[in-house]
Amino acid sequence: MSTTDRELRIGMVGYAFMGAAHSQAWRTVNRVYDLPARASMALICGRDSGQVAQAADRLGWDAYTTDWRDLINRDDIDVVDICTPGDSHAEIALAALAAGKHVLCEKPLANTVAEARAMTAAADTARAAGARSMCGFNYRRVPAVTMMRQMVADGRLGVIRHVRATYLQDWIVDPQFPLVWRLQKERAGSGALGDIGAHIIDLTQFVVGQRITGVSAVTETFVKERPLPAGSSGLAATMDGSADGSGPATGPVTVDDAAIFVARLDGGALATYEASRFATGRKNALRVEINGSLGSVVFDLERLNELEFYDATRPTLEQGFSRILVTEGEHPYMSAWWPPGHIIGYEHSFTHQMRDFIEAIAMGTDPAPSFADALQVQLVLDAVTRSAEVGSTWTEVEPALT
Ligand code: SOE
Repeated sequence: MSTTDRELRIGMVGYAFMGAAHSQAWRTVNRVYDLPARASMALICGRDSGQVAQAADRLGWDAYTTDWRDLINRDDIDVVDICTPGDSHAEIALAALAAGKHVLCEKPLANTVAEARAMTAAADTARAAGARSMCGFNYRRVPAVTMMRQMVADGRLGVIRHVRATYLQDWIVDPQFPLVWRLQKERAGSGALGDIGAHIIDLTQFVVGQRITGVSAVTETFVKERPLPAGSSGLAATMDGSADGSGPATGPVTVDDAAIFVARLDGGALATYEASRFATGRKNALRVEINGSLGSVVFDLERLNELEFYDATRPTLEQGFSRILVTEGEHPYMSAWWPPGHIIGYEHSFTHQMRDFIEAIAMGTDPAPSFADALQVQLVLDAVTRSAEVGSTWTEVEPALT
């Protein structure tokens, strides 16, 4: 346990899936890492007083409120953690930054480029007064992903030629799955593209240190009408099966179910990206392969303690993809956990995220990904959407039979 007496009082808005994941991390981070400040779980906010009271008890928060403005206006809150649907990220973050709070905002940063630009400008202004801000692209903080970045930076892969990223889920394959907020453009901004495509855009730019400069995209909405939700929203409708979609009415799905695009990166690499919620059997399957002139490296979220590494500099007779077990104390983030070979999980990436955020706040440094980094992701999302809408770069294959 840290011996510091500096306290960071956290106020979190939202208590669904990401609220639970962030709460786990706030509860854990100071018990695992010795940090220059100690996070206290002061206040959780949600619209429904009964549900947020239960969440406060279950997730370990000292108090609760149903008004996020109350949370932001309190002098005894230092950090605002935004775990709400994308349509409220900008409003809450702008108010929190104006109040001088440090802000952690879930991904994607916003629902539009305009919102993301405003948030980035406000973060820059708040930074001058000492407030730090970060966007919650948690997969950067899987130790194996940070190690990939180090391998690329150390030149182990040589010149990067290809980036190949997929993020595949299947939780809405059933056409009777209800029209939850993630399927409504005005709430979520986009569908698979912004929800899971944003992760592989950020992760690959982080790993290879290059930025996407252009795309050619297709998107599709396979199921265009869905039953209105009877109760649960978000992924809760899948987790507890309570959303029976029995409501009499249906509504239009206004977001993409899948987005696929090719891209060029500013360091010369060619890339392919696929984000889909209709990859039947794939539950949360994120896979990234980087090919370089001296080797390749592969990350698979379902095997998140490992990397596959192909070292083209090895003797020909010894060539092959080897498995690196990323559990040594010298590996990123791992010194605080268990002896080598004792693996960690999905939730640890959030604890690592809070560790880095607390350290940045306490040391007065800039956490990454910044809002400016997240704006870059938002600009790519926007380019993919525009490309898919105009289809101008799409060249039809001539039919075999004329
Ligand atoms: C739903 O697709 C979701 O919860 C995303 O919103 C998260 O960012 C991802 O990590 C897991 O799946």
